[in-house]
Amino acid sequence: MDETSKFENLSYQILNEDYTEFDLSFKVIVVGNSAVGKTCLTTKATKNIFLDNHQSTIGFEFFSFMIKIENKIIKLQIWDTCGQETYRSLISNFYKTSSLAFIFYSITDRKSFEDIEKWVKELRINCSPDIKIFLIGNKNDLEEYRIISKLEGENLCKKYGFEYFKETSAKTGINAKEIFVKCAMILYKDFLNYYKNGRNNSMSSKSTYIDSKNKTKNETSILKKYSNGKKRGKKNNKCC
Ligand SMILES: Nc1nc2c(ncn2[C@@H]2O[C@H](COP(=O)(O)OP(=O)(O)O)[C@@H](O)[C@H]2O)c(=O)[nH]1
Ligand SMILES: [Mg+2]
Repeated sequence: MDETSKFENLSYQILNEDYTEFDLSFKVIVVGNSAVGKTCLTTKATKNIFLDNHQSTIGFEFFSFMIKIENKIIKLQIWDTCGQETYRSLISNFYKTSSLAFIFYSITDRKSFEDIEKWVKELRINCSPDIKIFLIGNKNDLEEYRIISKLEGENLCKKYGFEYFKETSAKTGINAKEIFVKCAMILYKDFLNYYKNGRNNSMSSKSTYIDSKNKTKNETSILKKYSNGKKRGKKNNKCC
């Protein structure tokens, strides 16, 4: 996307994943049963590649989604996990510091849909209590193999009070970038609200916004930065 687009009245521009400068960074975690397409969808969104016959992730993979919203550059640090016990303690650290979680299922796999309950429990136990959750029904290009209707997905989203539901396809790319744009928008708005309203509002995982030197910022320095309109150097302004 090389033009500035609009989303919920905010202008945004998706940047290359190797863009190095940013104002804010949020951690997000991707969970769900094996083979539902977590890695493929994240790869499609961040690198524009579809991995056919992709092998299961070992442990976890890390991706960056870079986006400029209004005049702020935001980095989503995406932790794409697998369910292996060996990596449990490492992954539990990602859980604790994540602002938002994506729970994936495949629209062609009933078990992956039923297991969402298990993933919700896992998140409730390990994450910040105010974590936001997106429900993602992937592989929606495989219409002839569809087992979970879109309505079932929507209803489950309502039942659990998740923030957002979308069907996606890593193969066609449908809604691949959109779910990360939506994620960045929500976290950015949440961040602005938190500071504008004098900390009366709750904000997901307050410890997870960091500056471009990867140091956790305190409130005073963030406010200072926001009030002095400091400019960043642009190293790579290409868009996807
Ligand atoms: N048709 C189709 N296949 C997909 C899609 N996403 C993933 N796959 C395939 O599903 C398999 C598992 O994908 P992967 O991303 O490794 O699943 P993960 O274990 O959840 O990370 C791979 O063979 C992918 O090529 C999709 O949206 N559509
Ligand atoms: Mg994977």
